Amino acid sequence: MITLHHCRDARSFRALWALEEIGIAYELKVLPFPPRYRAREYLQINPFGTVPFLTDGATRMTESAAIPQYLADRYGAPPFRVLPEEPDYGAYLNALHFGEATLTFPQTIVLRYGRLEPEERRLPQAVADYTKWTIGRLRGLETWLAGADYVAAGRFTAADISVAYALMLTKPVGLWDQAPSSLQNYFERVSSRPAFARAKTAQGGEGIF
Ligand SMILES: N[C@@H](CCC(=O)N[C@@H](CS)C(=O)NCC(=O)O)C(=O)O
Repeated sequence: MITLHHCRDARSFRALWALEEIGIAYELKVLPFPPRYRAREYLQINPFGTVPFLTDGATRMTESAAIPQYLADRYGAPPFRVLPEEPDYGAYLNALHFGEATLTFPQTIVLRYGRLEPEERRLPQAVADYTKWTIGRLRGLETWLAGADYVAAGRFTAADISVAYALMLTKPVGLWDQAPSSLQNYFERVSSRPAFARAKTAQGGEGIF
């Protein structure tokens, strides 16, 4: 049985959405945010204290872009996964990683040092710099995609989950209005998928940010 430790609307939403897209059984454990402080016993399970944390038998995973790839390869099938033989395999892997490493990480600096830290620990310079950085990368993505409906292979895949989550995060971070309209439209389209709604229902309650 697959078990996913999750905080509502955190990066672990990527894993939850992927589970729902593929349609495999899983057990969901929803934690308060941040679990490191608010569910200290969680450190016994995942020493990083972060979400996602997914177990599948002896397999343990903590990276939200790797998990959809793993689930797609092990339990999914095309169209959700892209096969190494396909021309867009490289574009697929690139988008999967780009969604987390390039589009999500800088936003977490903006969120943390603009909103989550107590007033005296906030860093306006970091917020301004990483806001600019994020907007620049979003504009670059718009150019890169050149109006394509999906980030790779001309269809919805695990890579779309990675990139779409980064766009979802621009809302609580406060950057949604500055995102290019083509990317806003892309997000609205992919997030209207039934599996996205099922993931939202499965996590219940309000998002954490
Ligand atoms: N690169 C990892 C980052 C995981 C991560 O930092 N998750 C955040 C939630 S969005 C977290 O658990 N933060 C709480 C903490 O760092 O204590 C991934 O993509 O899953």
